[in-house]
Amino acid sequence: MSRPWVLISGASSGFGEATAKLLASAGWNLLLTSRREERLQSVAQECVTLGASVHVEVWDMRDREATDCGVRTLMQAAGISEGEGGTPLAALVNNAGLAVGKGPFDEGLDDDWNRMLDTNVKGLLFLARACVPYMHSGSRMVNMGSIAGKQVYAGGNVYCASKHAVDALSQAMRIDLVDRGIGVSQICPGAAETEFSVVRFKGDQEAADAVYQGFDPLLAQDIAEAVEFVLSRPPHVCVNDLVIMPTAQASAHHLHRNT
Ligand code: NDP
Ligand code: 8X3
Repeated sequence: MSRPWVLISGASSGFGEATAKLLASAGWNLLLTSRREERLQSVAQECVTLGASVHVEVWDMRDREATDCGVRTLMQAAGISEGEGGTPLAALVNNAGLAVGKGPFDEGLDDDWNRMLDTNVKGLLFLARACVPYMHSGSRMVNMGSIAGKQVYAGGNVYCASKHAVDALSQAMRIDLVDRGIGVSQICPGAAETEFSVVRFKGDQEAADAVYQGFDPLLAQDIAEAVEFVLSRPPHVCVNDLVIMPTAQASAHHLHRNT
């Protein structure tokens, strides 16, 4: 049987990179995207050595036309066409996203807000809409939510709002796609050590490191394994919503650090 195709956004680092590598080992072919080409190519090369066919396209998820064009190019490269019959896009992992800044909303910056809302909400929507025509009954979509989409914490305002939107959209997409047999899952991680906090604190490595001090955070591999679990359920099973936290983190507000 030929390998199924999965499209992963945000595959240049963190959860997306780990997911690409794990799915390559698990028998998937990959369509990978993000903005940093060199990083993406290096992930792609490693996935090829793991046995996958891989196509890569670089674009900014905030740009609707670039997203439509990038998806079309990837589908052509993989031999996936619209409509039933032929090879489907078996899965979309809608993972790309970011937090920018952390502080009271009335000190927030327009640019930070735009980056979060345009990437995490509209970018996720643009990519999902562009991919659905290539998905068949039995295809699956996995949206990367967050504990920030379930609870709100101090300084998280707009990032939390964007992930609450992902929570709502995941439920809405599940309803909209149910009669087409496309399952929609959301994975909601707690604190995971990736490049997430370096991006949030705009390159301040010390501030980023402090987030994960005194406890064992989740690793990208933990979330990749969750994605693989969701994608490998039998056809009649859809994991709707998966909240995954470090053992030391009981909620967005309760983190036990060893002092
Ligand atoms: P990383 O910063 O390591 O990865 C983020 C990925 O998103 C990168 O590959 C980045 O690629 C891509 N990306 C960001 N902005 C854009 C854009 N405008 N266009 C295209 N790609 C973009 O962080 P994580 O792996 O941790 O984050 C992945 C997802 O998980 C995000 O949605 C995040 O909100 C969510 N999450 C993270 C948690 C954590 O604690 N780490 C916990 C819960 C959820 P590039 O820069 O090359 O474009
Ligand atoms: C990332 C996890 O707790 O920093 O979504 O919001 S948190």
